Amino acid sequence: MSQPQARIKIAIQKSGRLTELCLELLQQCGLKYSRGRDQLIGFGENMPVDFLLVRDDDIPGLVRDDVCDLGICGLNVLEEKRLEYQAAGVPEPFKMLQQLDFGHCRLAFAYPEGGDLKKIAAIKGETIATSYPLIVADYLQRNGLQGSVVEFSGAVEIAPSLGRAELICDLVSSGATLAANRLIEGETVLESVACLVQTPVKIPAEKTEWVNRLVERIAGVQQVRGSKYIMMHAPRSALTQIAALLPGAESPTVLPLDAVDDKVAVHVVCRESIFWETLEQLKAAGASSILVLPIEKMLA
Ligand code: PRT
Ligand code: ZN
Repeated sequence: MSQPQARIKIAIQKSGRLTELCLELLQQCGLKYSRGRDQLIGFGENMPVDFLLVRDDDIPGLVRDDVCDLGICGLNVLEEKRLEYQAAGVPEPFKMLQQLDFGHCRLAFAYPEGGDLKKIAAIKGETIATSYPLIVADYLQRNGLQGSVVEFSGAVEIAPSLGRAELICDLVSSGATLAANRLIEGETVLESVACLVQTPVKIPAEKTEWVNRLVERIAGVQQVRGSKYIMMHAPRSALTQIAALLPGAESPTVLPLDAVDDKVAVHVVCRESIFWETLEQLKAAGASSILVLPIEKMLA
């Protein structure tokens, strides 16, 4: 009798900023899924991959405890949990596999407009409101600063106007929330982004093939986003100049053109966006018939 196939579990955020982006990433990896009636599990239909939809704060624990093989959440959440585990004597709660290209934000101090405190170096025991008490305490300690950290689980930005803190340390992306609360952004404590993590527990042999496949596909999707395939005709003599103009290009493929000696066809994958200015510079260098094409899939 054949063994039932081992299924991989990946933890993603149930409802929040990362949810749609994670589901889109899994779809781009080729996963087709159906959702359970309680909406807490997505069952992979064409791969032995299921996902658990949970609060982002629970993702590091599920990965650390090997309930899930993989997880995606913000570096801010991972770092806070890592410090919590470290204090409990667990040195490596998860393996960091890859930073992803979404969920960008920064954890930064912010000071009330017109207040006396304007930079963290001048802090003398003032109270800092934050949802990331361990990261902030660690920052203060590493920089030899004295502050009292008070944990807020939400609405951190209103703590100063409530008289609960002199400053805050919170996630910022556009800065609109700080501005609306008359707070001025200061020093960044952590640059954050969504990350793919793996359990520290050894993946059993029957799962490794699909874990590796999924991780490789996620890496492939990440590489493709923002990458372009560029084709052009160019004078042979301008090849070095043209290669220097293309950002993040790997060694180009150079092909002869029928019945033309001094010109060649150049094909190249560029790992960064191509702007009109670059195309104009390529043209000025002698390139013609320049085509920029999107790439659908890439396997390194
Ligand atoms: O319910 P659950 O616990 O799962 O969700 P959550 O409310 O804890 O998290 P959620 O959905 O708000 O964010 C998930 C992750 O997205 C975070 O852990 C970060 O890694 C990432 N992220 C990216 C952000 C932001 N940008 C962000 N701007 N998380 C929160 N914010 C908040 C910030 O706290 C502040 O209130 O947005 C506000 C500031 O935004 P701006 O644009 O006004 O600066
Ligand atoms: Zn959360």
